Amino acid sequence: MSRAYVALGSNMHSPAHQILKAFDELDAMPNTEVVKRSSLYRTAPLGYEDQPDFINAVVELKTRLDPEKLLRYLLAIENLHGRERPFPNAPRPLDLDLLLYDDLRMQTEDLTLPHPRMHMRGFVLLPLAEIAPDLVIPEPELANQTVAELAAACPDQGVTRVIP
Ligand code: PH2
Ligand code: MG
Ligand code: MG
Repeated sequence: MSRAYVALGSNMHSPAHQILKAFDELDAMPNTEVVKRSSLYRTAPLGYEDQPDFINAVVELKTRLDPEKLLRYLLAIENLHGRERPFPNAPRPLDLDLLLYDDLRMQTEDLTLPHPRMHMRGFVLLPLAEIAPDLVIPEPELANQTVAELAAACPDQGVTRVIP
């Protein structure tokens, strides 16, 4: 079994509903189980800012799917939610980003692990610190800092936990 972390994001068509539905769909992937899920977080858009706030969350998976297969399932679930890509960082009903897969480091046309921007994004670090505070991202430049340390050092990017 491998352990993977996936970031979820939505800012269209009832974002909280999209994320809760995706939790179940991730758990229903073959040979895969969601073992931890973070709270939902309301987050200000980063990058392209002229769009609604997001709901973001993170899950930990146990899986026997290899990274490329897992990625294909993630894209299929995004498509089930009506994902379109009119321009980079456009509003979306569902985005599923593979953050980490065991301690794997890899780069192909479709997939870079660890996710190259995860360590500077509050909307990833805060939910990840909730479910995996002691995790260390296998990236030498991050000098073995834990996710909790990276989250604490991250500038305020307008991320607040949604109390259900
Ligand atoms: N995703 C992006 C770019 N900016 N900002 C927030 N708050 N949440 C996201 O999920 C997000 C973003 C690219 O996928
Ligand atoms: Mg993304
Ligand atoms: Mg994506």
